[in-house]
Amino acid sequence: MTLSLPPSGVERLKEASRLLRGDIAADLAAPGTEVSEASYNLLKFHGTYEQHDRDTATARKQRGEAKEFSFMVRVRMPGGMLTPAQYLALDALADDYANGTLRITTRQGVQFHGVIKGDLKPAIAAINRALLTTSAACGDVVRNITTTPAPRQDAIHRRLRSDARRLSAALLPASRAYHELFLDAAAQAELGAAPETEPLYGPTYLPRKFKIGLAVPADNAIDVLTNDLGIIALHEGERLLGYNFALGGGLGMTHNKPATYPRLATPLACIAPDDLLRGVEAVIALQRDWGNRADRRRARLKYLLDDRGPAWVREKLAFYFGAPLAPSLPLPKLEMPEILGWHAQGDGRFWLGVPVPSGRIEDRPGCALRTALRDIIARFTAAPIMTPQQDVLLADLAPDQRAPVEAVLRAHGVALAEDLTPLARWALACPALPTCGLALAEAERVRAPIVTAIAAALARYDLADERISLRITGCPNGCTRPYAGDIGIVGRMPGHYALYVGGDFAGTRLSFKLLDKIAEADLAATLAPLFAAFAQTRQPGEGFGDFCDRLGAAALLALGRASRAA
Ligand code: SRM
Ligand code: SF4
Repeated sequence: MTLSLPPSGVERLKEASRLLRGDIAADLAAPGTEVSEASYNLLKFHGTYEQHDRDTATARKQRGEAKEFSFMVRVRMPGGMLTPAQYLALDALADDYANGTLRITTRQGVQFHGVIKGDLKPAIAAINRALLTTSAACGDVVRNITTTPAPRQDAIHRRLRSDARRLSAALLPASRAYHELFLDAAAQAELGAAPETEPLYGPTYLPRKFKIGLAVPADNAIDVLTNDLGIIALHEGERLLGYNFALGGGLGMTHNKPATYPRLATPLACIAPDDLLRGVEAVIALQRDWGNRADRRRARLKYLLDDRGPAWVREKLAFYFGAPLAPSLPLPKLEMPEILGWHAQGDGRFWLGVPVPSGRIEDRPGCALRTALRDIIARFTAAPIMTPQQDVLLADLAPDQRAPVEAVLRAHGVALAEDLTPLARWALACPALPTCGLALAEAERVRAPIVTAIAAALARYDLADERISLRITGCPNGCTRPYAGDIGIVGRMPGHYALYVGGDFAGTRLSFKLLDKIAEADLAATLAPLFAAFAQTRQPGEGFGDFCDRLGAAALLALGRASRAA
C-alpha cells in the first residue's frame, strides 16, 4: 500500500522548503549559470525550469566545457487571455531577456526560452509589472486553467472565461516566497502582514502537477477529458444547468512501463453553478490527502481513481465537499469546432484565428509573424487569446478592420488558415530538442517535414481536405496530447517514433499504439496503406481515428503487410 511507503525526495524537499523558498535566493545570487538540484525543483513552482542547450552539450563536454544553461519561463494566463498591453509587454521581453521568440503552449500559456540565470529576476518582475504571473505555471500545484478560447459573446462563454479567471486566482499558492524572490518591496508590501499559511495546499502542496480545464460540449478545443479535473458546463441555451466534474484525465506515461498510462477523465458528479469553487477545492483536497507521495510516476489523480475505484473516490469527494454529490448529467457529444480564420463573436465584432506552427511566435526569413502580430495588436488593439492548439486568436476586431489586419499578415508573409491543409491546421508539436531535457527525439523541428509528407500521402487518396488531427511529441509524456487525437507520433529514440492511431478528432477516445520505432522518414509511407483503405472503405461520417478504432490494430497491421507484399 503506497501510503505506508516513505515520501519521495521531492516531498521531503517541499516540506523543508519553508513554503517554496529553499535556497533559491542564495542560488540565484551565486556566480555561475546553473542552480542546485533542490532549487531546480523548487523553481518550477515559481514558473521556471532550468534547461540546457542539448544541441551543444556533447561537443562542449568533449571540450571539457560546462553545458549552456538557461531557463524556460512560463506565464500563467487562464484561458490564454491577454490584454493588448500585456501581449506587447511579453513581446518586448522576448528580446530583452529571452531568445527572441514567444511560444504558445498547449495549455494556452506563453513560454520564453533561453533566459539566463542573471536575467531571471528582472524577467519575472517585468512579467508581473504587466499584471501577469509565472507563479504556479509549473510545479505540484494547479497549473494554468484552460477554457474554450473562442471569444463568443454569449452568457455561457462569458461565464466560462470568468470561471477560469476566478478559479486561477483562488488556486494560486498563498506562500509569499514568489514575491520575496522575484518582486520588489512594493509588490511584497501589497501582501500585508497576515500570517503566512497555505490553507488549501498545505506545506507539501500536491503530490504532482494538477490540471483543470473548463469546456462546453459544443467546443472541446481544450481536450477537457485529458485534465485531472475536466469541468464541462451543461446548459440549455444561455441557462447554466451545472458543471459535470470528470476526474482522472492525464496522458503522461513511460515507454514499456505498463504501470503508467494515458487516461481520459471519468464523469463522477454534477456540481451546481454556485458551488464551482467549493467543488474544485474538494477535488484538490482529495488528491492532496490521498494522492501517491511515494512514487512520482504514479502520483497523478488518475492512478488514485484506478487504484481505489470511482465509488471510493465519489464517497471521499462528498466528504470534502461537505454534502452528497449529484450524479453527473448525461453528456452530449463533444465537438471540436474550427476556430481559425474569421468568425463573428456575436457582438458585432470578429475574431481572426491565426495559425502558429508549434506555437512559435518568431520572425524568420519570409515570415515575420512576430512583427505582424505586434503591429496588429498595437494598431488595432486586437485582444490576443492563445489556443490549446498553439495558435492565436485576434479578438474584438471591428468589421472595417478585417481587411487591413489581413493585409498586415499577408505583407509579412504569414500563412492564414485557408492557405493550409486541414492536416497542417490541426498539427501540434512540442518543443522537444534542444530545450526539453526529457526529449528522446525531435518534435517542433521536424513538424514541417512530417506534416508535408503525411499531407502528400493523404492527397494521393483524395483525402487532402480531410480533418485529421496529428500530434507529435519528442517523448511519451504527451505534451501535445498525442493519445487523444487521430494520429499520435511519439518520440522513442533519436529519429524514431511510436505511431498511435484510433483516437478521435473530438478528444473523447484514446488512441492505441500501432507500431513502434518507426523511422521519421517512414512515417508517411507507414500510414499510406491505412489512408488508402480509409478512402475506400470508410463508413458515412467516419473520421480517420474512428476508422482505425473500428478496424483495430490487427487489421490495420495486415493492411500494411499487404501493401508491402504488393
Ligand atoms: Fe508538458 C514535462 C512542455 C503540456 C505532460 N512539459 C514538460 C517539460 C517541463 C519537461 C520537463 O519536465 O523537464 C517540458 C518543457 C519543454 C520546453 O523546452 O519548454 C514540457 N508541456 C510542455 C508544453 C510547453 C508543450 C507545448 O508544446 O506547448 C506545454 C505547457 C503547458 C502549460 O502552459 O502549462 C505542456 N504536458 C503538457 C500536456 C498537455 C496538457 O496539459 O493539456 C501534458 C499531458 C497531459 C498531462 O499532464 O497528463 C503534459 N509534461 C507532461 C509530463 C507527463 C506528466 C505525467 O503525468 O507523467 C511531463 C513530465 C513530468 O511531469 O514528469 C511534462
Ligand atoms: Fe519534452 Fe516530452 Fe513534453 Fe515533448 S512531450 S516537451 S519531449 S516532456
